[in-house]
Amino acid sequence: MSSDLQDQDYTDQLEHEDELWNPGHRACAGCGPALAMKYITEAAGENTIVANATGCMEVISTPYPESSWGTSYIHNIFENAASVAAGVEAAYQAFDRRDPDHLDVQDEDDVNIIAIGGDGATADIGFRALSGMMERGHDVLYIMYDNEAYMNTGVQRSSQTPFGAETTTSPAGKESIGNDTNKKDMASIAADHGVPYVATASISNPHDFKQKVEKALEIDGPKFLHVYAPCPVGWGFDSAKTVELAEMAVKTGLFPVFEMEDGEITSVNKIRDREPIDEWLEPQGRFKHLFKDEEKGEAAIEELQEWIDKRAEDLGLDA
Ligand SMILES: Cc1ncc(C[n+]2csc(CCOP(=O)(O)OP(=O)(O)O)c2C)c(N)n1
Ligand code: SF4
Repeated sequence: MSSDLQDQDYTDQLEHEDELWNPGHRACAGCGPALAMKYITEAAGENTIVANATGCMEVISTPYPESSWGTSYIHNIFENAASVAAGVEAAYQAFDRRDPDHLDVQDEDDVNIIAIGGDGATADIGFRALSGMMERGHDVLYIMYDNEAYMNTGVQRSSQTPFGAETTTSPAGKESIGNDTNKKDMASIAADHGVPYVATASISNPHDFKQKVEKALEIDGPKFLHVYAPCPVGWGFDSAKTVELAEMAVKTGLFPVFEMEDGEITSVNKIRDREPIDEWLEPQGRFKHLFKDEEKGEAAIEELQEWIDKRAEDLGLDA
């Protein structure tokens, strides 16, 4: 690139006044997490500070000197989105104490402080920071977008990768069925910290997701939202089918949608005639080995189905 081009600032051209998640970002076609960012900013509004962990959503949205964010935005390292957001909240509390009439800075209650991380940044490597933030009671909404692996670094498994999925660190082969663990139940783990509001949502139902963001932001204290967001690149499916696959994950019960308030389940999106999981597995490249070796594949699919059925029963998912 010539230095003339480098010196030009295109930021103004990229900014769309009515949007807080602006076009021009570098997400792949059909990116589920990018849709989640759009819905989060629409629900939270301009008066929002986002602390975003390293991962796809940071990389695709902030190539210097551009930014897709119409909100205030802090990029932080992979493991500390929750700590950075907690620090921002603590700073606002200090401003409030110093200037009770809020002449200098806005009242903390009027500012939305949101931490955003992928499943790797949240359920694995940033888990300690998240746990501390919730335990200390910061007034922060943490949103984990779940694309079921570490996508930005080339599809490594995380504790949200489903049973049977092939990733670069859970290869399928003669001795391996792919990933051999089920999704870690982050909603229950968050609720066990005694936080007032925990919910799951899917990008296939923007209305429900945005309502949950709005509701969470009204509540004082730590809140945790787990949003399901397929990745066509890492999962190996047609990029036109992102929303469809997110919806199927809900309809099969693999990803149950519910709310927990003060540790109790207060609402569950019930499912009539839950669909079998193999219909969701089949269109995805990461599960193709399960349909090649019938005997091994069938046993793995059965094991995954049993896990889903058990969880559905525990949650009262079936209508
Ligand atoms: C401590 C640390 N370990 C590893 C990395 C390399 N790294 C950057 S992004 C990333 C994966 C992020 O995965 P996830 O949080 O699931 O988000 P996604 O990329 O899927 O959006 C990794 C491993 C890092 N930056 N810092
Ligand atoms: S790799 Fe997946 S999560 Fe990352 S930008 Fe592309 S579609 Fe989105």
